[in-house]
Amino acid sequence: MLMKTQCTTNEGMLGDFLLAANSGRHLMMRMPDRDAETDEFAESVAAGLAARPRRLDCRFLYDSEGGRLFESICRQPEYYLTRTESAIMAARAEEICRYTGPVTILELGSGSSGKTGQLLAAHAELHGPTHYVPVDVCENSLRQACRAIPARCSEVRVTGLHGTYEDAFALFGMTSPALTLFLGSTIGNLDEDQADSFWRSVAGGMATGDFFLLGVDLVKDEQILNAAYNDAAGVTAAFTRNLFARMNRELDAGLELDKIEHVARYNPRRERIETWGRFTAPQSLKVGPLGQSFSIARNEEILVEISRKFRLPPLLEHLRDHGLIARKTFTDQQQWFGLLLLERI
Ligand code: AVI
Repeated sequence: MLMKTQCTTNEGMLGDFLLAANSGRHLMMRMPDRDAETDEFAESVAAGLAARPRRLDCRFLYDSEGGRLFESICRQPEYYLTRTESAIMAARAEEICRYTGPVTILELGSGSSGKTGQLLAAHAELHGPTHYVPVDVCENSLRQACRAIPARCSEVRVTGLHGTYEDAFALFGMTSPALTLFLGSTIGNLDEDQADSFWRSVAGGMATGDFFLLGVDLVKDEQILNAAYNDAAGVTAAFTRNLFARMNRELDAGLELDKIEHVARYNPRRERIETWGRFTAPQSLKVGPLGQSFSIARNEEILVEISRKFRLPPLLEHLRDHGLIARKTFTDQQQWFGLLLLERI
């Protein structure tokens, strides 16, 4: 069944959504406005290309092809993040759910919700019927999650929200008591200023006593980091190149994709992987909807994504400054990845 609905929260209107309901599963989809989405993409690309160094917003990596490629990255042997975090989650899910008590479980940037199954099962086992609200900009991944999770665990009711983090912040007030998940070290894709405003919105939306589970990739040997973002099968390279392919598809950019290389390298001073698209030949990049065009020189690099790596003591201090106290800090044996259970005080 498909019906148009408006989603209202304590903080006001979330907007028009399509509510697709099917045997206890719901998918709240932003009313698709393809023209507005293309305009937003075009504006963002033009602004990023005018900046120095030139950069693109990594949010646009996740169209349906990008979502599919990212799922494949997570299965690459060099990309240790997903399996390490999943193992920590599997070992600690019950302990986490005992600590939080019964809560609505929200997930920001849920993708296909692969790592969340253990936690949902533990919550349902301990506390009974469980409400899970995954939020993602990638519609395909969200649909997959809405189908797969109740099929695996009948005690879990799913309401998927097709939208951005900002859409999800508006839900915080109406879901308390809640546990919000932000896994996979996605926080590392935000620079310091963006992360600061993210934490302000999160802490501002959470009620006292609400919980937040944060997955963070930790600083480690450079070789391991560089390998994780340069997998031998070339899936990460395809993921980077897909952003330029998306520009051809949606902005009529006119790029020769085989003249754009994926370059990912660790910047030890800033403790982050920087992923660039390097132009091996000069090219003109058009932003069709705006009637603009940019000349990119040979060997010029455009920043596509940053993936920050963290040290626990300064991170915990930063979170405390935002009113989020770590109640439990879990890592793996090699201390490659951290899973932090935070409480809003
Ligand atoms: C989603 N995010 C945390 C991934 C990361 O590790 O920064 C995205 C990614 N980019 C290349 N590989 C994975």
